[in-house]
Amino acid sequence: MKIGIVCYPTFGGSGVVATELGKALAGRGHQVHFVTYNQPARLDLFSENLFYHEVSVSNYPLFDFPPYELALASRLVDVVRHEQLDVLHVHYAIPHASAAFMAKQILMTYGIYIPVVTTLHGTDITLVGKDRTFKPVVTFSINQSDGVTAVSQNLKDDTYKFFEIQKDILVIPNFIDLTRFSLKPKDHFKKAIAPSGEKILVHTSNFRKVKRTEDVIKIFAKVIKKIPSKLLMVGDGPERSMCEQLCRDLGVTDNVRFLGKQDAIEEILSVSDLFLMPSQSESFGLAALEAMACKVPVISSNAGGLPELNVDGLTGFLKDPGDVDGMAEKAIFILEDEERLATFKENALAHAKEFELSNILPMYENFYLEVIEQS
Ligand code: GMT
Repeated sequence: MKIGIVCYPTFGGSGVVATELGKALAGRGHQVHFVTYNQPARLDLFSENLFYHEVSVSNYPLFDFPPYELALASRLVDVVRHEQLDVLHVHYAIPHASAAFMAKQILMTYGIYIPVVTTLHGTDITLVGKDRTFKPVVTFSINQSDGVTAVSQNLKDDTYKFFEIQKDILVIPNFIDLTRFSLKPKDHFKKAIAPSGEKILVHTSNFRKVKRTEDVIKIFAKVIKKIPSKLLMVGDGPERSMCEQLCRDLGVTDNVRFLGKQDAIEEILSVSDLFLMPSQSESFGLAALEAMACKVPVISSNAGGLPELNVDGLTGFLKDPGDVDGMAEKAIFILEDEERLATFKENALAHAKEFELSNILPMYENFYLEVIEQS
């Protein structure tokens, strides 16, 4: 197939899923065309089947807000026509699904019907999408998609709850490439971070409010009172400086390292003992799956799709968002006993294997075929 992929080209979960999916599809012999405003962060390999078409927006002085959606729709028309794509797969509804709808309408004037698959990722529904500012457009563009997928059952349920959707939504969970995300021998790095054999806790995110990064610091401040440990904070975003200040206030600065944005996440996860994800809302929790694939158990909130990934008492524990005491107590429970920690690590990997790329990829391929056939 010739597949067009539209996504945010950043380290954000939806962009990562879209890019990894495109790379895997190219590996299976499909021709994949990314249409984005920047080279996707994870589009780091050369393949004869991978193409990148940049969307550039002219910044005329008249525009207070450069019309990205229009530039994207125009670029999509161009790419679909000249590359003769079979299907467009847009990740994150806003504004990709509506731009694809507009491109589809324009393409009809050329006698071309391009089926559109929209994948819902989370905040496009739970935070941004249900905002009054976007809701009519999000509802319309989901209903106008030829196929709709969601990354968890919970996100599917929320979509029906918050919007008037007539379309069927297929749940295709996020996936993990175990050839990349697996335990790597990084003992020298572990010694450098934790020279006295301290346990290593880790959090990776975009440091947005929804991630409750302050809870990560508060949980750690409780854990370190019982277990000699270090905390690695990976990523960057609006809440980072608040977290740095909180570390000072709680007197844990010497044991917390802010590593900023990192490419080789699997190496950091390989030296880690416990992953913290106390999010207020989380449709899937790809970062937690990456941790589990590297044998790192997870202490998370029970928000959104997290219970579909993190199995309470098996791969980690789940508590209500904001339950810092509960999460700290369970973190200590896992870390205080070497044998117990080893069991949780094994369980984390075993469960991550269920989300292996090779299990999930055919679901997308079959869905594309179904949508193309019906159009
Ligand atoms: O988590 C974020 O803030 C980024 C966001 C995105 O769209 O890039 O992530 C969402 O999509 C990911 C991939 O499907 C999911 O793993 C995340 O759980 C989801 N984030 C939220 O629901 C908050």
